[in-house]
Amino acid sequence: MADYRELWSKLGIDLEKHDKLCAVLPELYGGTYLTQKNRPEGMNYFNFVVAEVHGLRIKELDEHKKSGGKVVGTFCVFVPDEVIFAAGAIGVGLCAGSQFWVEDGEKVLPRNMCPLIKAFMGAKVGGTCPYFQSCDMVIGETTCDGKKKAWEVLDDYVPVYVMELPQMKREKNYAQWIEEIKEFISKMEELTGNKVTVDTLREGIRIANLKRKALKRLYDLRKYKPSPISGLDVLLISQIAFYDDPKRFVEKLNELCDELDERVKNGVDEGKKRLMITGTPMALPNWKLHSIIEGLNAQVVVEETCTGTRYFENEVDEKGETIDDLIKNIADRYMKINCACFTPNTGRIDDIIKYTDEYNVDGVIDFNLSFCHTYAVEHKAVEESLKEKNIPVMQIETDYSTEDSGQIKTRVEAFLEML
Ligand code: BJ8
Repeated sequence: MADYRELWSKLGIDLEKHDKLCAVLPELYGGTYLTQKNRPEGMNYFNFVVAEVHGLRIKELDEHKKSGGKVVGTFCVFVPDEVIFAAGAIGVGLCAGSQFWVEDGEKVLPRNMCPLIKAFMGAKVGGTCPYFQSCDMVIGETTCDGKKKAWEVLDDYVPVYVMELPQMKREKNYAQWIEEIKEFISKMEELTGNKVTVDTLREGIRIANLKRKALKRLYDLRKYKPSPISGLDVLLISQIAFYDDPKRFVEKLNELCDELDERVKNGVDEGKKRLMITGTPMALPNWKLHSIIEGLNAQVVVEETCTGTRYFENEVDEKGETIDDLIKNIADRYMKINCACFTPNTGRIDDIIKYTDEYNVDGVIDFNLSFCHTYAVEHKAVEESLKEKNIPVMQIETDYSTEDSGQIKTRVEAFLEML
């Protein structure tokens, strides 16, 4: 990697601590990813992105800022990228998936809390994430209690704007969400100094839809038996989708899919069990569960998570004459996301059942980050509905540490034997 230390110190990075983080990643990545056999050539681009994760993209953000542009951080797939694009800003997903950040997070948050929240907080508090350091503003949202209250703490370190996400899907909640999107547009206009027009918003929608189309294409290819790509590789691509340049990402992903189109023609079924993962998101570099599963005789073929289908399913309608038409289209699409923060949330169960057929899965793992109550409570409904369909399901509750990896492996092994 080129030397980015000058840039990192300009961003206020704690260089010494950051060196420790940079020392962990290559080994973890090498052991998890580069040891996979017969990977598609097209994954080379994504290897490169990981190798440059704190380098080239950070430089691009810096150049954008030098020319007067703004960088905005997000933590939830409900925050509409379309608006960020339309205002000429760059959006980066800041959810964090490494145990490395948890310790610093625990300095300002309770310990018995979701690791995702502790990790993103720790990344900021410890000054070790150049994406966070590049942000002019971060956008929180009222989803789970943990995140909702974390914004109050985070606001001491970086300007935070919070979108109020309704937690029900009644007529009046749609109206409220439309108002929230309008206020978000005003906020982005104020931050960037750029007016959001019908044309820029339509272009923002178009770019976000292209990303969705490319991810959907990738996921559709996993429906083949055998899937032409590992679950680990797809997880990585989904994680990279949150911070890479959208146009370049779409181009590279479509190139990979062209290659996978050829692969499916010659696929040889090795009899691996096909698993779905449903539940809480897996932020970069949380590859723990996929790595355990795919180290056994199984393959992850779909993730019903926010680093999976919830991120790309349903496009925003690009038709509309006025800005209000387009805002309504955005609101409609986002309100179709079935997050456990909503009550009731029966749409998620319908999605899970639909995907078990579409992706031809043998079993489902309900993945729960520790202390995430909304998804933990929903496990009962997930389990009951899958049992009705005779689809085996197991729940795994875990955090980012590796202490329980051996135990999880044993449980997954037993689950696979039962399938
Ligand atoms: S739309 S899943 S990205 S809120 S932080 S809820 S794991 S306790 S991330 Fe989420 Fe938006 Fe919903 Fe998706 Fe649980 Fe942790 Fe909360 Fe979490």
